[in-house]
Amino acid sequence: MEYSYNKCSYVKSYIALPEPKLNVIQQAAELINNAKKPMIIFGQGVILSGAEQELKQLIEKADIPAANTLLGISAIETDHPNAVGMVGMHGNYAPNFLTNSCDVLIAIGMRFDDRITGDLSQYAKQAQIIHFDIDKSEFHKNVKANIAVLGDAKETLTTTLTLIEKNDHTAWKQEFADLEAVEKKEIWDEVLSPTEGDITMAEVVRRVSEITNNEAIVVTDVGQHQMFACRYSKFKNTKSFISSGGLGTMGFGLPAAIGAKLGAPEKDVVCFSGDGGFQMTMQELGTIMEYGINVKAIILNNGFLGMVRQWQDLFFDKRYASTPMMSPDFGKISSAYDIEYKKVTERDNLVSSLKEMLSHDGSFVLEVKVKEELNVFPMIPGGAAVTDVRLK
Ligand SMILES: Cc1ncc(C[n+]2csc(CCOP(=O)(O)OP(=O)(O)O)c2C)c(N)n1
Ligand SMILES: [Mg+2]
Repeated sequence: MEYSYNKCSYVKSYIALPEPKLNVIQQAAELINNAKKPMIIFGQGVILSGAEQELKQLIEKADIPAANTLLGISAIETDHPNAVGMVGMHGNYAPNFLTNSCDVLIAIGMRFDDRITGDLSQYAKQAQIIHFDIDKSEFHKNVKANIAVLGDAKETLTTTLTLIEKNDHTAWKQEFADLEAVEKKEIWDEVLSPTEGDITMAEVVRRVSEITNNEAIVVTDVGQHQMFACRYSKFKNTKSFISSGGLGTMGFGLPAAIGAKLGAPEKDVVCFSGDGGFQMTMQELGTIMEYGINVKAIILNNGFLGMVRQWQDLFFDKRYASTPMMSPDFGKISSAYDIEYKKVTERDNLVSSLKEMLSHDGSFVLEVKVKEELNVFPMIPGGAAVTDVRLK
């Protein structure tokens, strides 16, 4: 197999092409074959190595419930029967909670960052842990692995697959379905299908998925809208979700969307930004103007630095210091760059405006006035255990 990064002239901090060890893969496969309650968490490593099909075959053959990290989104389709959603601070109830019930946790191309694990001393203590990664320094860094499978995920998963037996975990998967039903009842209905009141971020995100047939590339900035976009976008194809994980850099969205459109000109590229983050790099509308790049930029305007306001609400008695914010007239800003603009304030106009934006031949800024004080749930409070996930 040839790897383009072999040709890099700079020196990598890790060995880019570690040789997988067959005996370690055999141990991993044996553990997976004997597991009663196995669970997979896959991250961006799967996408970077092009191992999506191998991951899917593993999930299907061994019938394992599989959760994604933020950057693992879209590696397998959202509607896959074994897909159980996202883990992490604002991930889904079932995979977060059941991380502490599985007997074998199989982490693939992910690094157990603190947004995923919460309190490490209470994270998956009951489970045997298998960690697939290409970077040796990720092993045992945050979570001690029982079996560390070093190598490129496509290569290691291909070998693992030859050793995996067909299995059936219907009863275990039902535990996920039961908790998913709780989450849907407690959270989804209110944010996804409200019939009155202000438009919510979640419904904008979901309408975009519906109109684009789950085939758009979704790019996000950082904040509440980012979490709503992760939670409620649906995907059919890999490499369809781009977001700033790790550093979580506001202002990332618009320039990243430009890059996405240049990389995949045949796709619809829809960028969700907050009113705060959009202002950090809105000068990139100049790049869009100059090169005529067809990016659809949606500003979900809640009049706040919403994610910070959420923490002030939940943990600081609603002391909204420095989070309520005014925005410039985004219509004037857009017209200064000769970019089409529209503002939506009423639910009745939402779908038609999204369709108008998506069918427009060229870039478009759509500002949607959304509910101001709406929090993203579930939430694992910082430093809490995955089982302390809050539904409200
Ligand atoms: C450059 C930068 N500054 C500050 C933060 C901390 N931060 C994270 S989310 C957020 C608020 C984002 O507000 P907005 O863009 O309006 O999005 P919303 O949360 O309202 O959807 C802030 C200040 C950050 N992630 N990046
Ligand atoms: Mg905001």
